[in-house]
Amino acid sequence: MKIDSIHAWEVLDSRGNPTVAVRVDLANGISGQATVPSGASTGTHEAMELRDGDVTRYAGKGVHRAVANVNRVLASELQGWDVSDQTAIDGRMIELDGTLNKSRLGANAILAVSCATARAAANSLALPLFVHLAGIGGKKRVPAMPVPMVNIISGGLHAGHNFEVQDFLVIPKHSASFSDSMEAIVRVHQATRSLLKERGYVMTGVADEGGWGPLLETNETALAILDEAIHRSGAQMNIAIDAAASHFYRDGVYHLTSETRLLSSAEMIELLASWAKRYPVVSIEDGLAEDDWDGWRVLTERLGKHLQLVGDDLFATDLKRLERGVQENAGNAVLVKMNQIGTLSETFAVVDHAKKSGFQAVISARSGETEDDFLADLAVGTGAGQIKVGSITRSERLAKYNRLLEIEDRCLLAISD
Ligand code: 2PG
Ligand code: MG
Repeated sequence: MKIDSIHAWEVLDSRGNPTVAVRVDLANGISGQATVPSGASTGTHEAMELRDGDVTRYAGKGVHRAVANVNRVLASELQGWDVSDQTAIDGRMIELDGTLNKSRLGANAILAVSCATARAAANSLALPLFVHLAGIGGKKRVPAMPVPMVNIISGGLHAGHNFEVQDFLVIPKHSASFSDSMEAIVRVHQATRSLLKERGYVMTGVADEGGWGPLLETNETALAILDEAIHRSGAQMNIAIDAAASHFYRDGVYHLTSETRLLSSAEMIELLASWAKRYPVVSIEDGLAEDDWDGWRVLTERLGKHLQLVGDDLFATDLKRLERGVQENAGNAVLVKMNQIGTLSETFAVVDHAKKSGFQAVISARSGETEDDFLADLAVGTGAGQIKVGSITRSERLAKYNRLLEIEDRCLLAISD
């Protein structure tokens, strides 16, 4: 089915920042829409989000230039193209942009078109989005429900730097079903709130991803509280950490400012190892900074046999950086964020390469999201196995969880092993 027209406009994300929305209309009258998310703890190797820089609007964060690039450049170029040929459409947009980091047209402009194209194609074929996505690039991926990795306590850039580690999350130990997992996770979330209140901690409201953002004396306190909350709730949960360490790494040193400590790479690894020894930690994301490759190799050697070590800023959903990680034994899992790379096809290339290389893949939202639930179908369609969307409050998060609950209910899909 042919693309008839493409239209973009500016909307707002969950932090009240502008982002790009796109609708693709097909010649048969069917259409598809998508909006793109935006990060706060962005890595330096990510594709570029094009912002206007006009300080009279949204403090320079407007996206009129990205919107114009869709309406003036991409729309006319892609008119008449076969909407189901995602590879060709993404390839043409990459070619038209012509830069390594999508800085000419903007990764936000390109990704919005890429995702709206997939939605329009799925709608036109009357297929659930995840079924269409599973076949992108001519592949036959096996759709599966993901295991949720859910934020409970936030620090770092998502919670006013109360302490440095960005996310303390839970992962169900036994994933009987997605819906049972969510029920148990909500219990942990509530138990954490009760504990924080009982201990007299100052609650600073919910953080950017809907987790609790308390003022705690140390990073480890968050681990201890989460561990206790898990026991109190009776839920069968393990713990995951996203240290987002690039954001407290300066001049070769990790700055735990809240604890008035400076750690070398080796000391940071020891700290993570000691946490993993004393708490039920099964996954550590960005335990070290995005270019600390030597440190990542040591970390993987030391902890990689027993723990999932996820590269977020390290790999930036970039196939070349992931290939380097696989070759150099740096990390053993990749965080997958579509807007770090800017097209659906390149996102799939990363997930497919991870699977082929024995790496795990975690499909992830950004801290700035919209009500778009595309990510839920992406997690199921890639068969990636895990999803990280934030906490269980704030509707931009719930949109994804609720879509996953719908998919599980309607399609009777099981969680992958
Ligand atoms: C991360 C993400 C999502 P941001 O670091 O994994 O939690 O945060 O979107 O701010 O980069
Ligand atoms: Mg991260």
